[in-house]
Formats: sequence, C-alpha cells, structure tokens
Amino acid sequence: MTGPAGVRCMLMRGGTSKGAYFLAEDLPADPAARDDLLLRIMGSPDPRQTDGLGGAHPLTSKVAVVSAPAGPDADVDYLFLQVAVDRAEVSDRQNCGNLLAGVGPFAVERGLVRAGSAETSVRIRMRNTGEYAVATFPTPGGRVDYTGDAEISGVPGTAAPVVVEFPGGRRPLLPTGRVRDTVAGTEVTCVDNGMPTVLVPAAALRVTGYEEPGDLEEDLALAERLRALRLAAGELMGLGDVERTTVPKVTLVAPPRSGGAVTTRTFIPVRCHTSIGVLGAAGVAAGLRLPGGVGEGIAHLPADGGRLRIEHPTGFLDVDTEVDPDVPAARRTAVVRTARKILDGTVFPRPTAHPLGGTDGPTPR
Ligand code: NQM
Repeated sequence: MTGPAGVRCMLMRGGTSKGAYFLAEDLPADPAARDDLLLRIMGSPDPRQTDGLGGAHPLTSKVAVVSAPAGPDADVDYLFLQVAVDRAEVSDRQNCGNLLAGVGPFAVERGLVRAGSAETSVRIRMRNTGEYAVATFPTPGGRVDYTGDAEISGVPGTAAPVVVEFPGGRRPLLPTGRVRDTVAGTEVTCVDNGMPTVLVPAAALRVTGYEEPGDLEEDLALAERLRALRLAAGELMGLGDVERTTVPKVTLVAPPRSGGAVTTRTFIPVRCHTSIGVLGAAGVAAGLRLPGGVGEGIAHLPADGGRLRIEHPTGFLDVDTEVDPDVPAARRTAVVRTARKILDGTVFPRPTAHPLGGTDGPTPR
C-alpha cells in the first residue's frame, strides 16, 4: 500500500496542553501547504479528530514549529499554530505558553541546542508575538531528563520543572490605553501580557465563577453574553473583527476560594479552559496588579508583592510578575511548567486535502 510520505514529528505534553512538535525544515515552507498538511496530520476538521493526532479539544490540537534562530538574541525560534478541531483552520494569531514549555527540550532532542551538563537554558523567540522567553530545565549528563518532582495543577503526577521566564513585554500592557472599559454594558479590564485577555467580574455575567467548565459551556445565555463582550472588546483592543479568531481570551474573575489571589474561568474563546493558559494567567496577574482594574475588590493581593496564585478549575498556577504601573508595562514574568516527550517518530497524514480558509462553520472553539 502506498500513501502520503511520513513527516518527522514528536508528540509532547507542554504544561497542561499537548501538541505535535516539528522542525520547520520537516514541514513545507509555504504556509498554505504547511497548514493543509497539519490539518491532515491532526485529523481536522472532525469533532473527534479520529483520523489524526489531535485530541478533540483546542488544548490538545496544537502544533509547535521550531527552527534555528533568525537573529542573535535567541537560540531557537518557535511558531505556535492552533489547529481548529471542527473546522479546516490553522491560526498563528495567538501564542501558547504551555507548548512553549516543550520547546527547549525538543530543541535539545533534535540537536538544535547543545545541552549543559546539569541544566540548560534556551532563549526562545516566539514568532507569533516577536517576544522572547527563556526556558531552563534539567539536562544531567547532557540529556533531557523529563522526570522530577514538580507538580502542576491539571496534570497527573510529577515531572522535571521547566522554568519559563518572560522579560518585560514590548507591547503595551493595556491595549485600550485604559485600565477599565465598558464593553457590551459590562466593566472589563483589557490586558495583554503576551496574550490578549479580557478580565470580567464573574458576577457581572450572572455566574459565580466557581462553576465547572462543562456547566459554563452549556449555559447558552452566558455564551451569548461572552460572545458580544468579546467581539466588542476585540475591536477596542485593536484586534479588529475577532469573530473567527481565538484571541482575545475572556477570563471571569471571582474572589479566591483556596488561599490564592483570585479564582478564574477562562474562555479560549468558546470552550472553557480546564485550567488556564500560561500567558493568559500572566495577563490576569498583571491586570490584577494595576490599580483601578476590575479585579479590585475581588482579588486578594499579597502585601509583599511577588507571586500571585491564580486559581482555576483544576487547581492553581503561580505567576511571578513585576509590573511598572506608571508605563504601564510588565517588567518580568515567570512560571514553572513541566513537559514530557510522549512519542518520537513519523506521522502519516491523511491523504485527502481540505480547503483552507474555513467554511461558514461555527465560531472558533
Ligand atoms: O495562554 C490555551 C493553553 C492555552 C494557551 C488557550 C496558553 C497561554 O493552555 O500561554 O498556554 O488560551 O488557548 O495551552
């Protein structure tokens, strides 16, 4: 039997997400041909992604493309691609801080970066935003060791820590220029600390913010309120018509229940995240630190500054962030993630091509 040629691919968990990691040289250089191939590899469009690698949820239908750096400030370049599940669409309009956790280990595994004898720090240029991150992880004897005792909420068991640091963002933290806006009749804080995010008090949308993600997804009245709010916020944030894009994310905030700074439920943008994205959490943390934001009176900020514990449906994510409220800008943000190599091999794409550009299907999920 013959079929399409196989493609070298590594399946990895990065943080609370899972995706297919490729060297750019193993994929077509032409973006349209690349995206068509990735749809066939992941099994999209199909709500179950039965015929491909995708896991039938936006958090497990992701791709990382890694290459030698284009400039001297990075060791590798990373392009994140969100492969839609039930529509023929691949988007580079958002970044992913969870898959980012696997980029350094992948670069070592593929020989793009030489590992140190104890640990390795990899400077990563994130092509989606043009910003940089540094990932540090254990490499005893010059090999990636995925085992360790770091635990992250939303992932069973423990693994080696991957410390991810983001130097100060070059983009404005407040895309609208204001710490508070009224969109679709609701007061929000629009923030961008690597991921455009709209913070909304859960109570303003007539939910508690403590509901299970599945219950929130079934609330059709809430979905309609979220949609209207997101479309209006997207325009205000300078993102244009966001009907078919996965940014901005919308994060509902409510008082913490487990000793953290705040409780969150994040819509990415239709499905409700089972935890929270890394850069999304970075945005929440930065937004809470800005005087006058909608988190005031809701969040409990530690008196000593420093780390903020962002509660989410399956636990919490600790974010170290320093904000300069005068600019305003984030000076530095850091999180701990873990990553794991699941499979390394050759993936065989489905032969049938699908038209790109989407159909008149549903809004992104
Ligand atoms: O915000 C999901 C995820 C993400 C993105 C999403 C992410 C981030 O959890 O940095 O990691 O918001 O679509 O993988």
